[in-house]
Amino acid sequence: MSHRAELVAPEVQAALADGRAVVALESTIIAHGLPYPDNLAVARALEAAVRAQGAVPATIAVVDGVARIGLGDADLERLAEHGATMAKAGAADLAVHLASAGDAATTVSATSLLAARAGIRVFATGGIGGVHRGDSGDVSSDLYTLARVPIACVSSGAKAILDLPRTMETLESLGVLVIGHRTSELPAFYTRGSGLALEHRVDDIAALAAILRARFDLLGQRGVLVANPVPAEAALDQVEIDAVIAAAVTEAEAADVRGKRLTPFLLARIAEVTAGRSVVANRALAEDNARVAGALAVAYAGAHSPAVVPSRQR
Ligand code: PSU
Ligand code: MN
Repeated sequence: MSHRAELVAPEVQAALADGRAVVALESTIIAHGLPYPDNLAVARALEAAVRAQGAVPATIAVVDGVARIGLGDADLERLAEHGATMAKAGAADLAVHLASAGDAATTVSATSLLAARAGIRVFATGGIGGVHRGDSGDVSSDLYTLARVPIACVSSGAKAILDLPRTMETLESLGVLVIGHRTSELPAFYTRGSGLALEHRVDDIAALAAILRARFDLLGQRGVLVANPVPAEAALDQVEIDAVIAAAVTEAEAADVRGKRLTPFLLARIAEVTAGRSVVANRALAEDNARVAGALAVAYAGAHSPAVVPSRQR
């Protein structure tokens, strides 16, 4: 018998078959982005936030060499407890993990690819990867995968540990549509604004769903980044967090931390220095992104494609 490389959870499969709302969630934020046991609480809270909007959550990870689209609670526990020792898979790495019997947490890039293949068009995370600071040339494959895959990623911008102006330029070059949700600025993950102006803004979820229908169905285009700022009451102080980030980046350089270890190292160091306040903010923003993604998936499921409704007035 051949190895089963992909498994869509029955609840997710049923929702997709009926055209009902589904939201993909990633597993690297759980495995490598947050400390145990907060990460388990966050994994569950993200699923609950999606459900509260009437959508079905599909947390994605590679478990025993199978790409799982939709995890059970025991899987979430395993991911949260053993995540730090688990592989971190980007889209490029997936084939290696599927051909083995191993486990891997999926990043925004791997999750986007697997979700879109399953027919999921809405995805929530904390903050996408991007162009790292300095001149190492480290650019997350998240950006390139979003450019190639038809999915809307609801995210609080790119993580503030990055070079945000360069990240924005790269998204633009790649043709990723960046839309602010109730903001005219790129959010900076732990804080609501980066000073980088966004060309597009929507204040209404139905309008956003219509944009996705035009983007995916009418134009056959790919990734959208929905930039949703951290809730005001959960935002960290910008001057303080900027200093903490700068110090963490310097430490990573001194310790020669590079590649896949860099982002988890920086997030863990920031959590230590802020005595966990960064984790509280990260949870709040990720939960709000899951809530917005849930509402967006519901609106998207109910929105008709302009291409297939010829009588619709435009
Ligand atoms: N959002 C968070 N925390 C995280 C991530 C996103 O709030 O840890 C993860 C995502 O999986 C994203 C990854 O793809 O960080 C970026 O890693 P890298 O910079 O190595 O590409
Ligand atoms: Mn990288």
